[in-house]
Amino acid sequence: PNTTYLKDYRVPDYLVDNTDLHFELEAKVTQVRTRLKIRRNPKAGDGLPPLFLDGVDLQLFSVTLDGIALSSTDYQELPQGLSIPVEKPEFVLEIHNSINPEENTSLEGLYLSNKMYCTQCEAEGFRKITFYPDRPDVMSKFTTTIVASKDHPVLLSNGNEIGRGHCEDGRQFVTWEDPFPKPAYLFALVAGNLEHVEDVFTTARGRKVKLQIFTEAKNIGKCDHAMRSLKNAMRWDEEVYGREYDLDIFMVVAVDHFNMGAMENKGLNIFNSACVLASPETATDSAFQRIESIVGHEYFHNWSGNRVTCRDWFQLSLKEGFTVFRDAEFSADLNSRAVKRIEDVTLLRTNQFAEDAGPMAHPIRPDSYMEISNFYTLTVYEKGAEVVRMIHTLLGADGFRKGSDLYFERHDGCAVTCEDFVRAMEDANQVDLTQFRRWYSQAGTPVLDVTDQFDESTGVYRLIVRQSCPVTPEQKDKLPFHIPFAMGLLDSTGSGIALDKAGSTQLVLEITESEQVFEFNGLRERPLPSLLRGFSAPVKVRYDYSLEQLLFLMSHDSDTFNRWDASQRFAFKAMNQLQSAYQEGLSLELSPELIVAYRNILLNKELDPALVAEIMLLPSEHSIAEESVSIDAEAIVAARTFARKSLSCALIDELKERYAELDIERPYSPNAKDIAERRLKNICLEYLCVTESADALDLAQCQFDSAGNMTDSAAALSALINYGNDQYAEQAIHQFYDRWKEDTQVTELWLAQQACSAKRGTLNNIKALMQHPAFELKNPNKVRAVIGGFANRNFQQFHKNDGSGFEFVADQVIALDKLNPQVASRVVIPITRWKKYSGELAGKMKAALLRVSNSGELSKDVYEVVSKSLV
Ligand code: B3K
Ligand code: ZN
Repeated sequence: PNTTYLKDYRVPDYLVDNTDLHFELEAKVTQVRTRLKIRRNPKAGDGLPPLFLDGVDLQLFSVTLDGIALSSTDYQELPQGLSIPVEKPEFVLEIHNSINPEENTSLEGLYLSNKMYCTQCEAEGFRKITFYPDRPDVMSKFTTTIVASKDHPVLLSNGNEIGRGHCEDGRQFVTWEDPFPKPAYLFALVAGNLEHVEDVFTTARGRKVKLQIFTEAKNIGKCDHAMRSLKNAMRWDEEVYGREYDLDIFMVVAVDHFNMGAMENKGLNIFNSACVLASPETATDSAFQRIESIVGHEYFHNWSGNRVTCRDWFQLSLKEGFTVFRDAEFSADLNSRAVKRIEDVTLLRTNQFAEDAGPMAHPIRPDSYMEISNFYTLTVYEKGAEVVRMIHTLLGADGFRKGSDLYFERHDGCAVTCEDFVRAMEDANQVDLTQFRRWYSQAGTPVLDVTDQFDESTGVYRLIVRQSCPVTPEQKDKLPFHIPFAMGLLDSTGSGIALDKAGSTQLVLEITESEQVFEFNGLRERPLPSLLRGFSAPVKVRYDYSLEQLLFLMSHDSDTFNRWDASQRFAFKAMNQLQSAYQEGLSLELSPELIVAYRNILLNKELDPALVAEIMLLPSEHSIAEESVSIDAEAIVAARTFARKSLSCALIDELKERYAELDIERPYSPNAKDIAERRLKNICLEYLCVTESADALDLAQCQFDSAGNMTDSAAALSALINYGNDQYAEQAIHQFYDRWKEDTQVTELWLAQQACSAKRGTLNNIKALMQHPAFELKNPNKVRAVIGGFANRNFQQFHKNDGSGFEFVADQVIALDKLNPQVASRVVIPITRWKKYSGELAGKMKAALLRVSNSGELSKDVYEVVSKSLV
């Protein structure tokens, strides 16, 4: 496969002013007729080069130029598209081709999900629909006519409906017109037997927007939460960014077969059912929160992505980093800000840091790719959002808003670059972000090594900060980053020390050099530093805190995030000790200080239960692995299992007490307070069950039998699956399935819980699950639940010493690659990080990867990931 380089970017040779599409939908042969009004791009230079149109898996019938049919010798049909010699700077091109939605298992282009037609065009799926200059800097006004038989009564596309009627043969048609020019990746079409819920949103200027959510009839009762979230998002974007919605209608469609979460097509968002449908009986709290944030995310793209789009796919983080930042702030404003931050940072630290340290590491604006689908990564999304957040921190909320106003005003209707975003921020604030731009071009997670000195005689305290960044593929030497470093100093009573004349107890230091010293004067005693408050930059901070100091920060830091972070550092230390003891064959003992600290936290009723819950959850196996220089999977499992057992035995009474206190009946509501209380309650339940005592398991059984919402029911099921008697586990699994087998979302959860279970998710059980009627290899959600659950969330079984987990994943990658390359190329990731493993696991993992590599012809997607990780 070829590599595409950012440095090779050229403006398009031709522009398309109008795109008229005409579809006749049939499962096996869908006819597509396209009429394009094309003109030479004045910015592309002189002459009239041949017109190139991308096209993949298309059956071509005819090409007409200005009404004259071309013969097949007048153009060239190449594997990747059509090349047509051109003699005039402006012309109308008509193309007739067909496609086969039924056979399309890649879920890119036009495909069928259950009985419903739908599309996914980002990044390069439109070329699987018709021949077209499929690149985001070609923006065109689209009109779309859909013809279908009566069993697909709902026919949708972007923009406004401008016509409908019946054909003589009994079929019907609907025509849509989108007044906003857009790149082809934002095109969408849906056809099916769907119902919808409807609402109205009145914009700040008083315009009425019709809101519709479409789904199969059986799910119509599961749309309320998404509708509420949509209205909240529309209001929030007006209030925080001054952005009003621009069409008279906004539609959302739920689809069962979808490669990712959702897609921001103009006026017609298409969602993975799991990211839009919810009811208290069937969806957990985290599903409710996920839906709110994804509905917000896709809605926010209407400005950050659609009105202002990307020039090329290297600029993906321009829309994704910015939009993730926007959705994170939306969720923080509507729920608990601290908990949202803790969750996001945990994801970044465990998974993005691992990506940044692995074979596919890339800057948030990559320099090259073989397959762009492989770059929809945590780096582009989550680290990209952190980079935008740092700009926000450096400029302050008002400065950032000035910058975003200028960005939207300057570039409305255009396809632009990350550079344009940064320049708008600079110009609106008269600041210089030259050095800051390195965040866009350098990969890897920077490390800050912090030491300090206190001179008692002068009262001067110095913080010495050294920054470095590990080598990543193709980037050896890195230049220093510009890092906003939020910090405070605590005195011995735990109060914040004034750090400037204005009396602020928190400063944002700007780190720009590889080594920098910051001085604080007039201190009476040696202070305790609280570093990188709120995780003000996506970096690792090393500072040698003692256990005592960490405990002090846990109870006194004014920054909630850092209180939690201190608990994490504390737990990491304890877990490292256990790991070493295990490796040396010594007997294990959990640090008594940790037990005391956790008891205090568990009993502290002043603390937000959400924070207590986050602290009680020890760092996951994956985050311990990410912190390790060389991963010893067995030792990690042993250490963490032991720590959890010790905590649960030591705190049994306290756990029971808190469980009982939080176990109150109330009508379900997914608000921050109730979610936090349910979460803490269910964490207590799980710890109690770790002891496998009969009382604890009775509690779980009782909760399982009587739960009034899916959060409690799923937590109880998980406890029964993972602890205690196999027979009860078996019974619960069956009972749950019987109750919910008609519900796709609950069934997915049921599959995932088994696949993720250290106890139940053995390889044999996973293989059996894949034979279960609830499983479907062609459905990405089921693959993510079972295969993804096993490889990404079942640390113990996946890392079995015999390498069987890796071999299994290799087999699945090989099978999936023939059906759905995008999904296959995600499934392979866990076996690409073999270099980080110690002992025999590294070799076994590499062997599995080699087997994939040698298994015959691979998709570009899998080829890129596999070849890069074998280098
Ligand atoms: N923009 C889409 C992602 C498309 C992924 C294509 N492989 C969803 C989102 O980020 O909002
Ligand atoms: Zn997005």
